[in-house]
Amino acid sequence: MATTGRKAGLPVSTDPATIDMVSIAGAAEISTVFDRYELQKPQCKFGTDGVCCRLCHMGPCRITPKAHLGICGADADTITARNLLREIAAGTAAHSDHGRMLVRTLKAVSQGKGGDYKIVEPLRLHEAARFFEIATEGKDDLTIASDLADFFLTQFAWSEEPNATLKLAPEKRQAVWNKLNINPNGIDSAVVELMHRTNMGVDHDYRHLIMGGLKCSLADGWVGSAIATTVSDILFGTPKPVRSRVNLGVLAGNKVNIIVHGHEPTLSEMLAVAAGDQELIDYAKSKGAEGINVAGICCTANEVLMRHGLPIVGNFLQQELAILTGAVEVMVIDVQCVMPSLAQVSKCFHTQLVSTSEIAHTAEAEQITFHSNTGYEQASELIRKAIDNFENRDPQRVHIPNESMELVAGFSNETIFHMLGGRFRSTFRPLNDAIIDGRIRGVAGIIGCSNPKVVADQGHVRLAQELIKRNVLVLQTGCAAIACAKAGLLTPEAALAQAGDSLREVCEAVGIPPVLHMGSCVDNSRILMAATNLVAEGGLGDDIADLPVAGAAPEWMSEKAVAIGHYFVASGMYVVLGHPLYVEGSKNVHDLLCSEMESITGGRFEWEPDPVVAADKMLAHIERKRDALHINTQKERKMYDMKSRRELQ
Ligand code: NFS
Ligand code: SF4
Repeated sequence: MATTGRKAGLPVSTDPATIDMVSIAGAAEISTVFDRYELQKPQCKFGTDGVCCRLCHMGPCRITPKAHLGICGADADTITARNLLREIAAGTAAHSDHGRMLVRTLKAVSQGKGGDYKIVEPLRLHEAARFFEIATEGKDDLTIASDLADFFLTQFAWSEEPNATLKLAPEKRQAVWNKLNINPNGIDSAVVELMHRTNMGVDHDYRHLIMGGLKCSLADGWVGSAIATTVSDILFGTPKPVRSRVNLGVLAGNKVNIIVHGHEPTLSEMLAVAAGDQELIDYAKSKGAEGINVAGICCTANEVLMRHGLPIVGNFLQQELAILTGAVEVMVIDVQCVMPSLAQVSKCFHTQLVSTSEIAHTAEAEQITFHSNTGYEQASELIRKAIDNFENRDPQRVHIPNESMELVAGFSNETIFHMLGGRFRSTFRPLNDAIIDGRIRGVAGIIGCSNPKVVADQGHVRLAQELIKRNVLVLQTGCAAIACAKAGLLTPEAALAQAGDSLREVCEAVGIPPVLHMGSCVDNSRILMAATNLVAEGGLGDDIADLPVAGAAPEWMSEKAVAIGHYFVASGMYVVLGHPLYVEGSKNVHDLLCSEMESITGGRFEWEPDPVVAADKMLAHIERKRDALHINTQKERKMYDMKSRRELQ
């Protein structure tokens, strides 16, 4: 059974800025996620194996060599499967509630109650309306937006019909879901159904449970997340390639630093806009600062990077370290991946922690509930607050690591279409052709969080390097993308230098880098659509499961990542996780997810902590798919013959 945990003596991260700040924290005796991880060791084996059940109050129960059943009679299979399903439900809820918030903003805009928000990308609005068969003739954009928002809202509630956005997937994939009867009938009801099924005394068959989990995960990827991405593009613009910088060194020694941290892009959008307000800049100057610097952490960072080119301070494990620089005037937090410890760390500095979501309060943080109709005013207010706090910065305690790296991000499907197709035509054709003739072996998604259980960033960076070296095109989102950005892999020049010869040739010819940053974690829906586009372009089979593609989450930690992993597997993809799901206490559940699943959905999980071995496995999978598509045959036989002939001589 796989074990997890960073071995004693290994560094906390491969990122020098992180190592630097962790030692500063140590000297100042301020606890960080890395210290608290050590204090939790050894972590509970019942928990990691998934065999601890507290779903009713006869328990808690755990499966041990002496007790093979919980008090109610539930065995390890039932208990691990139920626990897993609750994680999928939570992950789906998080992404989808974020999506709902955006739809509500779109609706408000359509009613003229959206404050300074507007429809930035009418093209995307019309495209979505067309796809979902919403009548547009004779209607203005606001009316279409209103209808589209109403339509998206219907996707949350239960209905007789399966979720309409599932139609985004290739037809053959939809047929697989139909046959397996795992089409969700509404996001909210899919989450509720899992909570019901995992209640004490309801669904006990681990196979049936896991299939239920896949159903809910589809409501995440193909519905909630797909809606979140689409509406973000409509309201804030479809991402286009943009240059920026990443890592703690983007914090400015002489400017007012404001960090946006969390997930919902609404307020951070307005902060990005308001930071350019000359009046505010002048105000900052009047207080002795040279200007205003808005930068991001976690997935909100990815959102504002993709659309405004704002710099990224760091990924998940760097949130406390940012405050420890002593140079942050205000950190604005909303929902998801925000550590409660930020309140304690910010108390040690002048940093003001401001929480902005109605549903996510942090005790000891200032609470200002954000409303879209007053978004710009609230953003300006926050910037003013940060400027006023600038004079409280203690120069003696400022320590900004001298680390920052250039990056290029902003690769939406729309952008890739345009880049590949040139000026006259939008198409994925050159990419499909390069895959078919083997210059690109396949495509890999590397996504997900960072986790103190492993050397931070190492898994993401090593895996990406290995894959591009072997001529696999890499798509990224989330903290994984930030990790690779810090290591320089999102600068086209550096990545091209590390790419295999034929991948480099193709990338240079069509003008895309070998590692493409596609956005935040809800934007994993863009990776689903990239796979769908590969299928639609032709020549690589007619289902996602046919494609020479693979996914990986080397350092994941969140329940959201659990849901994401499942919707990729349910979509027919092979997914390598750097450490196991909490299911190892049940051989049956493990085998179902990691082997048998391939004959059910075409996808499956695998756990592999070593990034080089993970790359081997992903490539082996990609080559198997190429063989099945008969795109390897001719060329390689010829090459083999030449080689063997030479060997004979
Ligand atoms: Ni996604 Fe992980 Fe969080 Fe983003 Fe980062 S930790 S599941 S990558 S910020 S959501
Ligand atoms: Fe124990 Fe069963 Fe209750 Fe779980 S549901 S706590 S296994 S009695």
